[in-house]
Order: sequence, then structure tokens, then C-alpha cells
Amino acid sequence: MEGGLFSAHKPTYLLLLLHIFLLALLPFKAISSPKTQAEALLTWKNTFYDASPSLTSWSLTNLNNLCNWTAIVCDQSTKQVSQIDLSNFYVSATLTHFNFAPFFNLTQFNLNGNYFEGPIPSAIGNLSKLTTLDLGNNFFDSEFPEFISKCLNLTFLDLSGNLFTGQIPQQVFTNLSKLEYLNLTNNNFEGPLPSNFPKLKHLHFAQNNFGGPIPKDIGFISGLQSIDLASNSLEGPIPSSIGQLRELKYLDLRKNYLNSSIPSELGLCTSLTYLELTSNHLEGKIPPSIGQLRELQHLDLHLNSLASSIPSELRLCTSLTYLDLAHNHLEGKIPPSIGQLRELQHLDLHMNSLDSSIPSELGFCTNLTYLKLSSNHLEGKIPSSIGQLRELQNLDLQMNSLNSSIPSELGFCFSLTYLDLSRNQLSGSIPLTLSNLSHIQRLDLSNNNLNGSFPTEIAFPLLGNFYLFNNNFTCNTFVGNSDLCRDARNSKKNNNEVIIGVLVPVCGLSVVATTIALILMFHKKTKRVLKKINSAQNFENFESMILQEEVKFTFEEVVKAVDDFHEKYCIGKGGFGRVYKAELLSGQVVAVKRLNMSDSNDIPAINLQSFENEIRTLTNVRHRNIIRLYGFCSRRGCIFLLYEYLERGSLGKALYGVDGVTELGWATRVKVVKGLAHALSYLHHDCSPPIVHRDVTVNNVLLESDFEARLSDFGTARLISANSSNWTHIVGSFGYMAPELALTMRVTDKCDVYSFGVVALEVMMGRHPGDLLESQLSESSKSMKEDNAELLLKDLLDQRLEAPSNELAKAVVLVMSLALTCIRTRPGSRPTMLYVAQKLSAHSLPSLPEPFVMLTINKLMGI
Ligand SMILES: *[C@@H]1O[C@H](CO)[C@@H](O)[C@H](O)[C@H]1NC(C)=O
Ligand SMILES: *[C@@H]1O[C@H](CO)[C@@H](O)[C@H](O)[C@H]1NC(C)=O
Ligand SMILES: *[C@@H]1O[C@H](CO)[C@@H](O)[C@H](O)[C@H]1NC(C)=O
Ligand SMILES: *[C@@H]1O[C@H](CO)[C@@H](O)[C@H](O)[C@H]1NC(C)=O
Ligand SMILES: *[C@@H]1O[C@H](CO)[C@@H](O)[C@H](O)[C@H]1NC(C)=O
Ligand SMILES: *[C@@H]1O[C@H](CO)[C@@H](O)[C@H](O)[C@H]1NC(C)=O
Ligand SMILES: *[C@@H]1O[C@H](CO)[C@@H](O)[C@H](O)[C@H]1NC(C)=O
Ligand SMILES: *[C@@H]1O[C@H](CO)[C@@H](O)[C@H](O)[C@H]1NC(C)=O
Ligand SMILES: *[C@@H]1O[C@H](CO)[C@@H](O)[C@H](O)[C@H]1NC(C)=O
Ligand SMILES: *[C@@H]1O[C@H](CO)[C@@H](O)[C@H](O)[C@H]1NC(C)=O
Ligand SMILES: CC(=O)N[C@H]1CO[C@H](CO)[C@@H](O)[C@@H]1O
Repeated sequence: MEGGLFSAHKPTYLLLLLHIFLLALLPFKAISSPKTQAEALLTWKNTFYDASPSLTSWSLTNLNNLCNWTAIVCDQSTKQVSQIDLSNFYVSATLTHFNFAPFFNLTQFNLNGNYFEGPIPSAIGNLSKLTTLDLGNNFFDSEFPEFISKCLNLTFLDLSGNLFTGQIPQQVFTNLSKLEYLNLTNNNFEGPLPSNFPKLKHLHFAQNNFGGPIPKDIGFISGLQSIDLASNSLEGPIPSSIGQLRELKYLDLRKNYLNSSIPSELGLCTSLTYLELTSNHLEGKIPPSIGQLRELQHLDLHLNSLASSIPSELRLCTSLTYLDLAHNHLEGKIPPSIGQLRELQHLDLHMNSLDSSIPSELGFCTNLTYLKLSSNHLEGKIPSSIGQLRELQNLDLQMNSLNSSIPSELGFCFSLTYLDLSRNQLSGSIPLTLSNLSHIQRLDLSNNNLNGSFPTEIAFPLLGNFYLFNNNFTCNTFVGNSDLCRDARNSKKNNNEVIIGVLVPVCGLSVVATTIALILMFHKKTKRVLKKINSAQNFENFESMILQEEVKFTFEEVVKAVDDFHEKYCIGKGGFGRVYKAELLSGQVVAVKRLNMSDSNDIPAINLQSFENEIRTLTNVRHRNIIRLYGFCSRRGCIFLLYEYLERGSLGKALYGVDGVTELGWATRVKVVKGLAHALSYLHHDCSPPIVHRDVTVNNVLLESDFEARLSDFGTARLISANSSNWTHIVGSFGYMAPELALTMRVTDKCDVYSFGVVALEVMMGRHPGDLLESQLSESSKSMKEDNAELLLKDLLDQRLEAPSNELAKAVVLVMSLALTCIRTRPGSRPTMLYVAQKLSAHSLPSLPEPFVMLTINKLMGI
């Protein structure tokens, strides 16, 4: 059956001939032929919501070339389809319209990373030769497709990242005796865990709602190499049979309710490299047998109730790079033998009851980048050997009873960016060598007994914050820098609390302070660390407060400043609530967003704990182009979010206000778009977990006095809909919302990319690009309507400004062409924000394909 057989002239005739030919060949089982297969695929493709341009080979005119179609692999001998691999084609469709009958010989079926939705047809159970079935990362929403149990040859089954619900019928897997890989991660499965998998090597059930105990016989699945049951509701013990899994390399049981002790049999799993038991209720001691895990690289037991001392056998786990035992009840001393863990990069023992001194042997762990021993009962001195840790970036020893002076060797930890020695009894003066810490961004020496002269050299390279309050320094220490110090007697408590915040690094050779803010503390020693006051199970009574670490005001001050939310302080109203401007006594201005939650029905669904975690994540977001979230407070059914306040207001205001034209020239507009791109790129690609903004509009982009863009309101939308998977409405603003939201209701980062595209177009056009967006949609499979495509760019741009020229013209063209790719209908064909941000920041701008005045939209889309 050569492709050449089918001439273009008489296709029907020849196809008929072929059909007869095939019928003659296969008289009894003539269900499938290349032609019926091709036709079935085409029928299916015609139901795709948005035909992928990369599937152009799937076409009537190409019927005779089935084996050369994209995403199709044929069996060499039968010339029939043996594999369909549509992974990451961003197809929006269902399986309901796919006729499986001609494909009963299929061995691999891969739809991972698309927008398939709806149920799985039972006919899939007829694919008896199937070895690989990958339906991961779609929007399938049925119960577990039981008929899969008929695909007896299945070795690989991935249903992860969908909306599957319900229990897993126990008998499903009894006959799937060849199954080696099973990934059900990130669905809504519930009920007991199945365990009848004779040949399974990879069991991944994380992020579901499985309950009950871990099956006792899990140890009999002897070939298991990885187990991931994280983030479920499993309870009871870790079964000791687990010790029989000699091939096990990866075990992740974090975020469950496991409450036994760690079985000593775990020490028999000698292949383990990764062990995660964080966030359970594990108790008892860390079994000394753990020392047998010589391959172990990652050991995380934090947030449990483990007691007793740290076993010295841990020294035998010489492959460890990551060790976290924080937030337990561990006591006794830190075993000096820990110094034998020479590969260690991350050591966290904070929030335990460890005592005695810090072993000087820690100085041998020269690969350490992170060392946190805070909130223990450590005493004595900080060993000078710490100066050997040249890679150390983060050193946190706060809240102990250390009572020596600060060793000058600390100045050799050249990589330090974060150093916290606060809340100890450290004495003596600050060693001058600390001025060698050129990367330091935060230095907290507050609440000690330090005295002596204050080495100003230290403060000046600091980019971030420097805390010295509650020591024995007095204002006199700062002589020569009188601006540094204001009279502390304003303070009601007169307790010499001094905070020095150095905001700007030194430029050039001058060692003169550029901007130094000195804030005097007026208040009692309110705890300024992220602080939770109280929480109840229902939202009405949910009183809680979380403030960013550096925040120096109290919520009461804010309430006072806005006269208990008097109307006259209201500066804006939005879908979620009102925004108030609070001018505090200290002169600081804060924007307060008040979200009225009590009338929303969604509230009971919010998991308060996860809500708080969310806030914590958001308060940690730091980026030049993102408004700082100082904290949050909840009272009487209202949530208050405290943000940085910017005088200039929103981009929308600048764009449409009276001064829009004069102030927002082309260079400024390009700068604004660039800043926004960087902000979103940071949220999507540098935050963990990534943050999707969900509501990017010109009103949520604020401008600094120099027109630097600052994205605001990030996370608000997510907070409001957190954990309510059955949304009754989609959060977002009309005119900026990605079209697929109407179809799938699942928010991805590509929704932000779309909104960014709209905002970028709007900034350049000086008006909302509504008509452009509509024409994109109505002709989704082709490019744009022709009349649009022939539109001249210069006519599209904001007519209130003179057309840009030279370099500025190039920049405007780049912004426009990127923005047009961002508003593509298919989410998959939109670029990532990382890509956009990088393109916009490239050192040289691409040159124009033709003179600026002749550029059409069509041409632009090809750039
Ligand atoms: C499939 O494509 C390859 C090269 O891409 C070509 O050599 C071959 O002839 C094509 N097969 C058919 C049946 O058209
Ligand atoms: C499957 O392949 C066999 C030959 O390997 C063939 O006889 C049979 O008809 C095929 N079945 C289908 C449904 O294509
Ligand atoms: C496919 O499976 C369904 C049920 O799973 C069955 O009713 C049907 O007869 C099967 N079709 C073929 C062609 O075997
Ligand atoms: C399953 O695979 C085996 C070996 O690969 C093969 O002999 C058998 O025919 C396959 N079973 C089915 C139903 O295709
Ligand atoms: C399981 O699926 C999730 C989600 O698709 C994926 O992130 C993870 O890497 C998969 N696990 C393995 C072991 O492949
Ligand atoms: C498993 O196979 C046996 C024997 O072939 C059959 O009787 C049983 O119904 C099958 N179970 C399932 C759940 O398919
Ligand atoms: C562990 O939890 C289970 C179920 O919640 C309970 O029955 C059991 O008593 C607990 N065991 C321990 C040691 O706390
Ligand atoms: C430390 O890290 C370096 C580079 O990552 C690596 O080559 C070295 O083996 C590690 N171990 C020690 C003990 O330095
Ligand atoms: C530090 O404390 C220990 C015991 O609490 C005491 O023996 C020692 O003298 C103290 N050292 C200094 C320098 O105060
Ligand atoms: C570190 O700082 C001290 C005092 O400021 C200085 O004498 C010394 O040369 C510095 N050492 C290095 C390696 O920079
Ligand atoms: C060395 C020194 O002056 N230490 C004093 C610091 O201040 C406390 C009281 O705040 C005194 O108790 C110390 O003697």
C-alpha cells in the first residue's frame, strides 16, 4: 500500500479499490483500515474546540498518508496506527466523539497536557493491547474509569492532574498484573488506598483525599521504587512492612495525619535517597537505624512531634545534603558528629528544645548554604569555626541563650545574605569584620546585650534591613550621623528601641549615607514576627492577624488612622470591597483593602488554615514591580489586607486621566509594560508555589512617581476562591479574561498572559482593544479577520501621541507583537511571561521588517 497508489485525480475510486482490497485481506475482522482510522481521527478532530495548527497534517487531502500524520505512529508491518501521542498539543475537546473501534490494536494512547474534559468512554476498555495510557493534566471529571481493568497489558497508567472523584474500586487492579507505573496525583479521589499491585514500581497518589491507614501489606509490592502519598488524609501508623522495600528510593508521606513512631524497619530500605515525612503527627524518637540509609540525600521530618535526642547514628548518612528536623520536641545537644555530614547544604533544627552549645564541628560542613538553629535553648558561644562556611547564605540563630561575643570570623562567611542573631544574650561590640559581608541583605542583631561603638561601615552596604534595637547602644553611638538618630524621648516607653533601615545602597565611592530611615518605636514590645492571634473554626469568629516581619505599625493604628473606616478615607471601590488610605502617625501611608466576606456563601468552604498559609506566602513576595503586602487582619467577618500605598494611583487613571497624554509618552508606556511583564514573570516562575494573579487589568497596575509599574492585588482573587473547586463564578474582570475560562473554568498562568496582552495593547492603543479581541475569537482557527490583518499599526496606536520613531518605534513594535501573541485564543500558543519579560529586556531591539508607517497588524503577528 504505497502512498503513490492514490493519485489526486480519482481519490474516491482508488480509495474504494483499497477498501475492497483490505476487505479481501481481512474478511473476518474488517473493522479497521488506515482509511477508517484516518476518518475516525478526522471526525474527532472536527470536534476540537480550537483546531491546533500543528495538526494540519490531519486532513482529508492527506488521507493516504496516515502514518506520516503528526502525533501518529504506525505499526511497520500492518501500517495501522499503533500509537497516538497528542501530549501537549493544547487540544480542547472530549473523548466522547472519538470512535475507538478502528483502534483496538493501539498500544499507546497519550493525551497528557491538553484541555480534554468530560468522562472516559467505556470503549477504552476494548483497547486490549494498550500498554501506555496517559490522560494526565486534562480536565476529565468522572469517577475512576473502571473498565481500564480490561486493558490487561497496561504497564503505564497516568490519570494525574484531572478532576477525577470518588473511591477506587479495589478489584480494578487485580487483573492489571503488568502495571508498573500508576500516577493518580492531584485529583479528588477519596476512600481507602488500593494495594493490590504485584508489579508496581511507581505509586503516586499525592494531592488527593485518600483516607484511612496506609495498607499494612504495602511492603509486599516488592518492586516499589517510589511512593508518593503526600497531601492526603491518611492516618494511623507507617506500616513496618515498608522495611521490605529494598528497592525503594523515594518515599514522600508528607502532609497527612500519620501518628505512629517512625518504624525502625525503615532503616532496612537501604536504597532510599529521598525521605519526606513532614507535617504529620509522628511521635517517639528518630530511630537510630536511620544511620543505615547511606544513600539518603534528603531527610525532612519537620513539623511532627518527635522527641528525645538526635541520634548520633545520623552521622553515618554521609550522602545527606538536606536535613530538616525543625518543629519537633527534640532535646539534648546537637551531636558533634553532625560535622561528618560533609555534603550537607541545608540544616534546619529550629523550634526544638536543643540545649548546650553549638558544636564547633559544624565548621566542617563546608557546603552548608542554609543553617537555622533558632528557637532552641542553645547557650555559650557561637563557634569561631563558623567562619569556615564560605557558602553559607542564611544563618539564623535567633531566640536562643547564646551569651558570648559575636566571633569576628563570621566576617569570612562571604556569601551571607541573611544573618539573624537576635534575641540572645550576645555581648561585646559588633566586629568590624562584618563589613566584609558584601551580600548581606538583612542583618538582625536586636535584643541582645551588644554595646560599644557602632561601625557605620557595616550599615552602608546593606540593601535591606538592619536591626539593632534593644541593645545597649545609645543615640550617642551614632554621632557623626546625626540624621540617623532622632530623640527617643518621644517614645512613651522610652525604651531605647532603635531600628535603622538602610534603604539605598551606596553609589560610587562615597560612603555617605544616602537614605537612612530611623524609626522610633512607640509601642510595647509587640511581637513583630508573622503573628497569628487567634483563630476559630468559623469565619464569623475568625480573628487573626498576620503582619510582615518588617512592619512597624499595629492594626489598631491603622483603624484609628481611617477613623474606623470612615467613608472620607475611602479611595476606591472594587468587586471585592473598598480601599482606604491610612496615614499613620509615623508619616507612613498604607492602603487598606477591606474585603467584605460575610455576605458571601463561599466562606464556609474556605479552609482557614490554608487561607493563612496563603497570606504568609503572599507577604513573602518581594519584587520591584509588585506592591508589598504588609499583612492581613480579620475581624467580624471582614478581611483587611494592608498594602503599600502609591500616590500616583493606577495605570488606568494615568491612561485616561487628564494628564494621560503628556505624562505617558511612548518610552514610559514601554517601561510600564516591561515592569508588568517582570512582575508576572516573577509570580509565575520565581515563586513557589507559582502565583497566578487572575485579575490583571489597568486598574490593578499602580504607578510609582517615576512611572515604574507595580502590580497590585495579586492573590486576592486566589484567596477568595481558595479551596472552592466548585466555583459558582469565575473571579476576573470583564474584558481582560481569557476566553478559555468560559469553557474550562480552570485558571492557569496562561490566563494571566492573556490579560497581560490586553493591558499591553490597551497601554499602546490608549483604549481597550475590545474589537481586536473579538475578531481573534470569531476566527479562532485562522489568524485574524482580514480587515484587521491589513490594519496599519500606526492607526492602531494611541492617536493622541505623535508616532514613535527610531529606537522607540522598535520598542513599540516589539511590545505590540508580543502582546498580540499573548491574546491568542489557544492558551498553549501564548508565550510564557518569562519569555515575554526576557524579550522585552533584551539589550538590542529587533529591527523593523519594513518602515514603521507601512507595518500592518498581519506583519506584526509574523515577527
Ligand atoms: C513520510 O514522510 C517521509 C519523509 O518525511 C517520506 O520519506 C515518506 O515517503 C512519507 N511517507 C508517505 C507514505 O508519504
Ligand atoms: C489488529 O491487528 C491484527 C494483526 O496484527 C489484525 O488481524 C486485526 O484485524 C487488527 N484489529 C483491529 C481492530 O485493527
Ligand atoms: C467495547 O466495549 C463495550 C463495553 O465495554 C462493549 O459493549 C462493546 O461491545 C465493545 N465493542 C467491541 C467492538 O468490542
Ligand atoms: C500482551 O502482551 C503479550 C506479550 O507482550 C502478548 O503476547 C499478548 O498478546 C498481549 N495481549 C494482548 C491482549 O494484546
Ligand atoms: C505524577 O504526575 C504529576 C502531575 O502530572 C507529575 O508532576 C509527577 O511528576 C508525576 N510523577 C512521576 C513520578 O512521574
Ligand atoms: C479478572 O480476571 C478474571 C479471570 O479472567 C475474571 O473472572 C474477573 O472478572 C476479572 N476481574 C476484573 C475486575 O476484571
Ligand atoms: C492514631 O490515630 C488513630 C486514628 O485517628 C487512633 O485510633 C490512634 O489511637 C492514634 N494512635 C496514636 C498512637 O495516637
Ligand atoms: C560540595 O559541593 C561541591 C560542589 O557542589 C561538590 O563538588 C563537593 O563534592 C561537595 N562536597 C564537599 C565535601 O565539598
Ligand atoms: C554564658 O552562660 C554560661 C552558662 O549559662 C556561663 O557559664 C558563662 O559564664 C556565660 N558566659 C558569658 C560570657 O557570660
Ligand atoms: C575583613 O574586614 C577587616 C576589618 O574591616 C579587614 O581588616 C580585612 O582585611 C577584611 N578581610 C577580607 C578578606 O576582606
Ligand atoms: C555592657 C552593658 O552596658 N550592659 C548593660 C546593657 O543594659 C542592660 C539593661 O538593659 C544592663 O543590665 C547591662 O548591664
